[in-house]
Amino acid sequence: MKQSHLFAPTLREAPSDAEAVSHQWMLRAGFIRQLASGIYSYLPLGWRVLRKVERIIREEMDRAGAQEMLMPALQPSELWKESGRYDAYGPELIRVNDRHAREFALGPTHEEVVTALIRDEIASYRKLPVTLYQIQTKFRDEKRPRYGLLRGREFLMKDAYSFDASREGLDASYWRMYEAYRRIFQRCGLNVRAVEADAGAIGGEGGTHEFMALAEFGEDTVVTCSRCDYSANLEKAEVRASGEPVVDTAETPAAYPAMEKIHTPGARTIEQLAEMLRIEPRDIIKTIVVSADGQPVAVLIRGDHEVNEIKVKQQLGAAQVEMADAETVVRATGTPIGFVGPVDMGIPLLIDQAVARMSSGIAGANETDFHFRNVRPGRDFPLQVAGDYRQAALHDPCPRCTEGTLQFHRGIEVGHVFKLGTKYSEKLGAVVQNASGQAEPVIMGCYGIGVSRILSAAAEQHHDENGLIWPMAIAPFQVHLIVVSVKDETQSEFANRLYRALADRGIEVLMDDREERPGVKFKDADLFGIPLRLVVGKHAGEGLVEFKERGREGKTVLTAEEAMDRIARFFLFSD
Ligand code: 9G3
Repeated sequence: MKQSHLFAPTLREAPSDAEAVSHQWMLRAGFIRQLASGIYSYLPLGWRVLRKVERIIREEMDRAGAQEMLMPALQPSELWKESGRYDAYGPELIRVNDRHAREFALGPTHEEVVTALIRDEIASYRKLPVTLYQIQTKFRDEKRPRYGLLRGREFLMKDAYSFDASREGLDASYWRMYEAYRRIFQRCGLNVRAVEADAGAIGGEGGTHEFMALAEFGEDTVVTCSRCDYSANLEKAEVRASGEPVVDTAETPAAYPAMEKIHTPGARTIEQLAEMLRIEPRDIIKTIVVSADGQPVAVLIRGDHEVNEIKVKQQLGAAQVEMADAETVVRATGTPIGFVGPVDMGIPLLIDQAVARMSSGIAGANETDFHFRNVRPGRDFPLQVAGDYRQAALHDPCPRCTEGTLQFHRGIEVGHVFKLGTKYSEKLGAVVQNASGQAEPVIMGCYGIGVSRILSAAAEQHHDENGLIWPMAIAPFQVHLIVVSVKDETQSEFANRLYRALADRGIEVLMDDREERPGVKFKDADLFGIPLRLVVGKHAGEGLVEFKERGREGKTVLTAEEAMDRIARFFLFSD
């Protein structure tokens, strides 16, 4: 294509509200433009990248035996009432009414729609397994859309759904999708880690992995081991219990002095308490009150650790767990936050295993401005539900191997695969006759890729201080052919010859034929991030052209033939 023809409005500066690097470059390079908060147009260059990502996804989904289809974005709210999710989602679920005042949801995902389809169309196990997928626009009214395409309110997702008659079948479908995901991200040039994850709101029967593109603007925290290949979303990362609980009922009272109340005026936080008593946070028993489906529960966490609400939620089997606010704490314990403690605590207690292993500690005395010292777990409060309720911390020992320690990374979730089990098929009555004639709910898996998010993840992972550097397989063009001065007949003639030679080989070339100063052309070329560059300049008379790879130092002066060979090498075994 001729750049004098291309619609790609570049910007000298990124708007101040663009924080993520990928967002800045994609705006400045004219790949996307915002229509409204979290809602974007893909301009021609952005759209070319998006279509290449889609092509890779389709090839790998088809290779994995999934069948592409397309479901509507408008979903009757009855389906969401049938699945019981209608009320589970508040303002995030966009609802509209049609001309007959019937309510519809703008689809944020399609479990209900696809399960209803299978319910109505498949009645025998002989017709299974089936895996269906679509690439389609999703709507989620995010509270805080940000970082451009990373967290949008209207975005492109590939969502697939597998239907099996047995758990073994689901396993096979799951791992086939898992492997297809690894190939997709690898072909897109993304550095991605598959991590154990929490099933979150989708529920299902366990078994879920997230695919995380490591990047500084990632909203998720990925935990990896320095030695083995253990990796997990921080929400899910396990903590290895070190040592044994200290409870020994035969202990002599003298061994551990009795509790004593101490006056700690105004010491509401761990830091203030540690400061006042000149002790370490690890010597403090932090009592956190959460509200689990509205019920107050106290969680004991060592002072230098953080509570993991997802783990608390899993243990309690609650649908909703959040930190109790100040008046809930007072109402539940009679004490203000900061002075709540586990001794004679009137609400259920969860004790993190690290607290169960403290020989003694400081804890709230359930009285304003007072704490207890020498509080002994198991003696002064029961250890009945000791478990793993804390967030894994940096350098914790790896829960899987014995030598490694945990490292933290920021990650962008670009894929998520789930074993759903029968959660939706039971709710919606998608059953099949099994071999012995009984009706059984089909066993499902669901598999998502953030297609538009991949653009941002790739831009986050591939850029430098001058602009984007697209991986060849998803680049908007493959070769950027720059004519230094189009007025110079020799240069233009030579450049056109190269342009035709490349196009004849099926190579996607963008020729900068604009009447612009060279500096402007090179700056724009750096912005666009097309991986290979040919510059036709003053050596055109000798039939020489300058070759350069975006993102690498150095240029080489070549004849036209050498340049063609050099470029052809990039496409021998590529996408
Ligand atoms: C909603 C809204 C937002 C949502 C959901 C439902 C996330 C919802 C989880 C999933 C699970 C999988 C198929 C593809 C892969 C992910 N946000 N999820 O279910 F109503 Cl407003 O979407 N779905």
